[in-house]
Amino acid sequence: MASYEELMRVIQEGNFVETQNQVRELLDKGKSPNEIIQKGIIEALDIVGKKFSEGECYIPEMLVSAKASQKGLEILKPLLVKSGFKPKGKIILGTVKGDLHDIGKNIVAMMLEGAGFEVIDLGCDVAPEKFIDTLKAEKAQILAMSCLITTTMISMKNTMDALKEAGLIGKIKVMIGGPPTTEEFARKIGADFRGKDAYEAVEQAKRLIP
Ligand code: B12
Repeated sequence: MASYEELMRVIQEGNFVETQNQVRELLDKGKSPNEIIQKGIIEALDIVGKKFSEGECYIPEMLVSAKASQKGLEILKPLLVKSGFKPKGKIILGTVKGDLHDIGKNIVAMMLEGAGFEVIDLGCDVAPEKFIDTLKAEKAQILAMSCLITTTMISMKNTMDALKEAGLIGKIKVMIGGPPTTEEFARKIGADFRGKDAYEAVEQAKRLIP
């Protein structure tokens, strides 16, 4: 029987097949993709993160749980992302240099696409120059950066410095997110907005590109 508890359990076990089965069954039971992400996938990864901090699990376990989550998200993505629409605006998104965490960023991308924005996802470990080159080439309105490790927050500042040098400050809006970031940090580096989750990313994108 599918439940959020069971989904969380199989993600923690790193069981790809059962993760996909649970997601399908929860959808069949009428649960929304957003709720499955929030109450199943994100919760499970939070528990894995806590166990890692407390030395109860190690990187290989964290990795298989992350992969299982991605398997679940594969099923949910087509349900969140609409096709055949005229994009509301263009957003360049990536996890900053030095940081390989991309699950949260991928959820942000899915939600933004689902809300009608065109998202150019540069992946993870993105250097400031890559962000700048793409912003210029694509004439995007928003730059969205993600980071999960405290020590990679400096890459956000470096990217803001590079934006300044490229004369793009004021021409594009900047959103940042990821657990180590704060509103104060956003203000300090000159970003326009810090969001705590994918919903805030969407709400803010709507405000920044009216
Ligand atoms: C899965 C995971 C991994 C996987 C990543 C796989 C992948 N493809 O992403 C692997 C195993 C590879 C990994 C590696 C490491 N990890 Co790791 N990892 C995690 C874990 C368990 C979950 C992260 C996650 O996906 N969360 C779920 C997503 C959905 O949440 P999220 O990213 O926060 O995103 C949401 C919001 O933040 C927001 N958001 C995110 N981005 C953006 C952007 C914008 C613009 C906006 C508005 C919003 C927004 O919206 C998202 C959706 O709602 C966390 C623990 C945790 N609880 O976070 C540790 C954690 C992040 N990892 C940690 C560490 C230390 C590492 C390693 C350095 C370990 C090591 N010694 O090698 C390496 C780093 C490698 C590198 N250079 O990046 C630490 C970081 C500590 C710190 N603050 O510095 C954590 C917190 C674990 C811990 N408790 O110590 N990790």
